[in-house]
Amino acid sequence: MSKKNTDSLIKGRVIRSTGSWYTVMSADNNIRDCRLRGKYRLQGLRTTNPVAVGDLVYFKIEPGKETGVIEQIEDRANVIVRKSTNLSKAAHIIASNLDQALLVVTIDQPRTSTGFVDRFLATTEAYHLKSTLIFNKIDLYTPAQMEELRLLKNVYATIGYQVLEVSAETGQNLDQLKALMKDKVSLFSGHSGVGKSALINAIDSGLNIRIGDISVAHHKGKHTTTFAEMHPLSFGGWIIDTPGIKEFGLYDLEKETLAQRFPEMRKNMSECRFANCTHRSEPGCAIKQAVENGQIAAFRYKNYLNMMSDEVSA
Ligand SMILES: Nc1nc2c(ncn2[C@@H]2O[C@H](COP(=O)(O)OP(=O)(O)OP(=O)(O)O)[C@@H](O)[C@H]2O)c(=O)[nH]1
Ligand SMILES: [Mg+2]
Ligand SMILES: [Zn+2]
Repeated sequence: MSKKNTDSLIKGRVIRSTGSWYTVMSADNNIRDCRLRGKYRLQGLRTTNPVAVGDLVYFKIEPGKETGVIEQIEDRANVIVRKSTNLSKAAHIIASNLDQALLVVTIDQPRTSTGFVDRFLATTEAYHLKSTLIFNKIDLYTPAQMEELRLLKNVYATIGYQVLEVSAETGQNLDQLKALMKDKVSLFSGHSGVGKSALINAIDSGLNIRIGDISVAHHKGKHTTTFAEMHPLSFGGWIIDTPGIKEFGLYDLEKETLAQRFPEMRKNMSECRFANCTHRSEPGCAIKQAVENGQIAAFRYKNYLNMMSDEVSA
């Protein structure tokens, strides 16, 4: 959209988006439903949602009405985008203008695969967004599952990701989560049922977000949160609660640069014999060597190969 004079417009932040209506909070904490002016296209991105939660927008109040019309979107500091569905090429902007992404992960009820985790992390690496893994539901795990968590935690911490283990149920380690979130704009992402909404309620008792059950038969969540929504935190900062994602479809990641989205590969790849090594079957590959030596976790490498073979756009 062409830049317009914004003098007569009100500035606000999109805190909720339900499709055609956006809830916008202005600096004086007024909340107003806004729609988007006419047809709106964004350069470069083919998105299913032209306006996302976190966007800073300029709007005017419709004559004789309570509602507003968004006239302009401020340039985004960053976005996190995924493919809207696996079959589609269109992008879905999950949120914008973030300080960090918190990926909520569970070993059980539901189980989060490392394939999902690594797709998410590769995406946030591509957008230069800091990610932390929040292992939730530690009150539920068997000793064997706690051991699995310990191994995963060790791998991700060694790569350089911060990892917390928490329980929304018992409150364990929530002080650490709170400290991480204070005065920041944080995105909560993860499968349905991992406890994103429950964690937000547990760290800020003023918020009363609806939480869902876990299906007894499938140990999966029931997609209780249906729209991304941004909540102000009483202790400072903002949290964006999002609907659970089944699969994290990669958008905008290229095969040539995928290895750079894996910090532990980024570190080693200059030592591959070929400068254009894809780390699959080339001789003299430093990455394969590091996997054999145990310096790179085999599951991370396997997830890299999977991403190279199917999901990544060529
Ligand atoms: N035992 C245990 N249960 C938890 C914990 N955190 C959340 N739950 C339960 O897990 C279920 C799902 O929690 P939600 O907060 O609705 O999950 P969500 O990630 O927001 O799910 P969607 O909104 O569907 O994406 C609820 O029954 C919660 O009570 C935890 O730390 N321990
Ligand atoms: Mg939820
Ligand atoms: Zn290589």
